Amino acid sequence: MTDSVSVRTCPLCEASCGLEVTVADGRVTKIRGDVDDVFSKGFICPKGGSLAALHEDPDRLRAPLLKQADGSFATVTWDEAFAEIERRLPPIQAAHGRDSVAAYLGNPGAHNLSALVFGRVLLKALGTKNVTSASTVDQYPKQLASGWMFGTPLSVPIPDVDRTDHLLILGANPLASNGSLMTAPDIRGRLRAIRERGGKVVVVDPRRTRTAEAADEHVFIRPGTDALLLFAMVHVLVTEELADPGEHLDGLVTGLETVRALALGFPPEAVADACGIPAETIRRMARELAEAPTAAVYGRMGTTTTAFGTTASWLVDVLNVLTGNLDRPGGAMFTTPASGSPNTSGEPGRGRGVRTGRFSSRVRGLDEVFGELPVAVLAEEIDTPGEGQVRALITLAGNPVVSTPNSERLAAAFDELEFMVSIDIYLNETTRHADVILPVPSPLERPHYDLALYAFAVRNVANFSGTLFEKPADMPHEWETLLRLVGIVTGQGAGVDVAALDTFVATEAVRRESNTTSSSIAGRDVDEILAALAPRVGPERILDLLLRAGPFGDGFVAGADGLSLAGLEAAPHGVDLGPLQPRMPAVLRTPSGQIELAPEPLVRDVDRLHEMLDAWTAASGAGERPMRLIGRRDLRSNNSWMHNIQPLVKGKPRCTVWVHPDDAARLQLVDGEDARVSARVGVIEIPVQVTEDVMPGVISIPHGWGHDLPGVRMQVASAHAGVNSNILADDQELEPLSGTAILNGIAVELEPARVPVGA
Ligand SMILES: Nc1nc2c(c(=O)[nH]1)N[C@H]1C(S)=C(S)[C@@H](COP(=O)(O)OP(=O)(O)OC[C@H]3O[C@@H](n4cnc5c(=O)[nH]c(N)nc54)[C@H](O)[C@@H]3O)O[C@H]1N2
Ligand SMILES: Nc1nc2c(c(=O)[nH]1)N[C@H]1C(S)=C(S)[C@@H](COP(=O)(O)OP(=O)(O)OC[C@H]3O[C@@H](n4cnc5c(=O)[nH]c(N)nc54)[C@H](O)[C@@H]3O)O[C@H]1N2
Ligand code: SF4
Ligand SMILES: [Mo]
Repeated sequence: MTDSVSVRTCPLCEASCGLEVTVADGRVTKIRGDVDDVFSKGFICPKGGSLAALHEDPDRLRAPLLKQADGSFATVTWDEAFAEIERRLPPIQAAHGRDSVAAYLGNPGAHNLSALVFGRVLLKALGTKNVTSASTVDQYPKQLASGWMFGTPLSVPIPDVDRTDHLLILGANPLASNGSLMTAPDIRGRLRAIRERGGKVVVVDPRRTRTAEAADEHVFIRPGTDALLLFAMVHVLVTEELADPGEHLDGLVTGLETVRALALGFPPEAVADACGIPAETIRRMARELAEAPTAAVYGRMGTTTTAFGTTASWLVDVLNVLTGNLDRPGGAMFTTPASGSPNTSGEPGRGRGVRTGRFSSRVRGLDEVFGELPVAVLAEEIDTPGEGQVRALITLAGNPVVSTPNSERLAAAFDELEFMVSIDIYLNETTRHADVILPVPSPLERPHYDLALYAFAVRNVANFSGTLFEKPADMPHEWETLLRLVGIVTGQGAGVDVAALDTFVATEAVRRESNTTSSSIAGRDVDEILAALAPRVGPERILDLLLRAGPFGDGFVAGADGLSLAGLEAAPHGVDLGPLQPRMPAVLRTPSGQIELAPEPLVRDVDRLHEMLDAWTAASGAGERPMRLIGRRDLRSNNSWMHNIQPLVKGKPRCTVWVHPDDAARLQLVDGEDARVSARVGVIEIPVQVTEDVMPGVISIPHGWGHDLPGVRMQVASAHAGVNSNILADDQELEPLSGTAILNGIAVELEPARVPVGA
């Protein structure tokens, strides 16, 4: 039998690399980078190469599991699984109201057409306010700041890395993460190119990361103090007459005076000690940024998941604006996604902006953001009795027991649930709590288009992958499973006509599009558009709609050239739609029709930053500042869920705590021996790795480990269990504006594990 070679996009992270997959006798024999991919040009990382192992993983679930009375799981048919859900879930809703069922949506859902399009349909059908997701352990601060400044959560400026002369990276390690809110395969090559064309890359990080090593300059910073550094840089710009948004933004910026006044309170000399960065370095960084022909500031997890995540995210773009770099080539620009920009209320250039707090959580009264509650409220909403208590949970592609704060409380809370359903591919730390686990086809058994992350790409690109292998005959597509759940929670039952429901969803989507005056199909006949989409169904039908109605689409005009799904199917290496284009002012959806440089909620919160600065300054003596815990991504991990792939976990154990030699000596910690790390909410023991790659006063532990919990059915992962760092993350202390958990900069204490507890 001859080999067949096909190409597809890797769905595992934001880089969206093209893969060339060789199949012989129905099995993948080789995966390598697709050199003809218009975007990734052959780049691949070890995870992409392991898709076949994931597909073949014997622990990956192929049939639904139903929990038995003794707590074990039995394999059941799909009809039995849905029947059980229908028997148990609606009565809870009927007795206790819609809010009694919570939902949690995890990260792989953001790279999954089915979950993206139909997850939303399920949430709507559930009608619960208790919707949570990985967004509040991740990027919400960036989206909130962007929403306030530019008008929508999706109007996030992306560093134009391929044309910039100067890139300032804060709290991101794209050489390990492959980039985030910056879809950019082969970031190493792109950073190298900046340097080769005479530009400069600066990395601000409490840790000497791979990215820091590949940069021109690495500046250590104390965790959680980026907002101070950024404010001080703004201070330099405004006091040294370096602030100039540029002619291209004339009349489009409001709030500059307010920002100027606020920044006066943060001279570099005042923040230097707190940040651990000399004032002169801060001044130089600001000047270099302003003086570079083009420059972009980019911040990620190390800026967002901190006590001042929204503030830091805001100030990143304040710097982009003040240095004249917003919305111009080589600066920070807005992607033009081929699928259009959803969530854009209002007309181009002006809109309703974003508002938070339309409802709030029951126990702590925390505000909704973009229709979600902070995931850190999930445990208390379950374990606090009373009217409105959460009694059931649906998880979709999420592992909150490992990935979200105060893991031990959350796991205990899950045990109290009356009913839980997980749509997932593994029996893992979270899904072991479920009553029913519904698996989904593997990434090789479904089509792929990175609908969400192409919206944050450093070039405008589109690439669609079809199905490589047929899914098991009786297994529904993930979207079909979601629609059956919709049937159940809306009283139509598990036997709901999925095809009819799907057509209903598509009809609504077409109607919305034709009712949007700025759409290229505004006013068009809904039935005509639906007919043009036939015979496609499910997420591919919606994708075709979005592509054709989108900014590069054929507009459903016969004979017009322009994108369509059929066009993408004929272009397996993808379609390059060119470099990022200036999008001002049309991209704005703020009420003022301008860039809101000084959003009111952020301005009001500056007092809190002053308080933090005062507290840091007061506690300047050695030993008076707590040790701070930060995270550490590794190229071969993917949050919590790819540790069951042998080639990705082999080698030296990676789940260690990094400690600076000075701290190790002071605390009598020995390399290779265990340390006990304690925080307000929990304690873990973990092997010490002494290294100068982390700054004094800071320790680093990777997240996503701790696979030795009872009931987990992931043989490889359990043999390489590691420890769950989120046992230390606090569910009560959140970034107040976005409700995002503080995962970087957690106050901890450290001692040798050989010291008896409490000694
Ligand atoms: N301390 C600390 N904690 C962190 C972070 C950190 O940096 N430090 N990072 C945070 C970030 S950025 C994120 S995004 C979150 C991630 O948080 P989560 O999304 O909750 O966690 P993941 O580990 O990504 O778990 C993904 C789950 O989806 C399942 N899965 C995989 N593919 C599919 C699929 O195709 N369909 C379905 N239905 N299920 C699938 C996996 O088996 C797994 O159970 O973790 C956060 N937690
Ligand atoms: N290999 C791999 N790739 C991934 C993932 C993965 O788990 N593994 N996860 C994916 C997901 S879901 C996401 S969201 C992205 C995340 O992508 P990134 O944000 O690029 O990933 P991190 O490695 O968390 O980078 C955060 C950096 O911030 C630093 N840091 C910590 N605290 C501070 C601070 O206070 N200030 C500053 N300036 N820096 C700080 C950390 O040392 C770290 O280097 O990665 C994605 N890609
Ligand atoms: S970098 Fe991301 S998209 Fe590319 S191969 Fe690795 S996991 Fe897949
Ligand atoms: Mo993430």
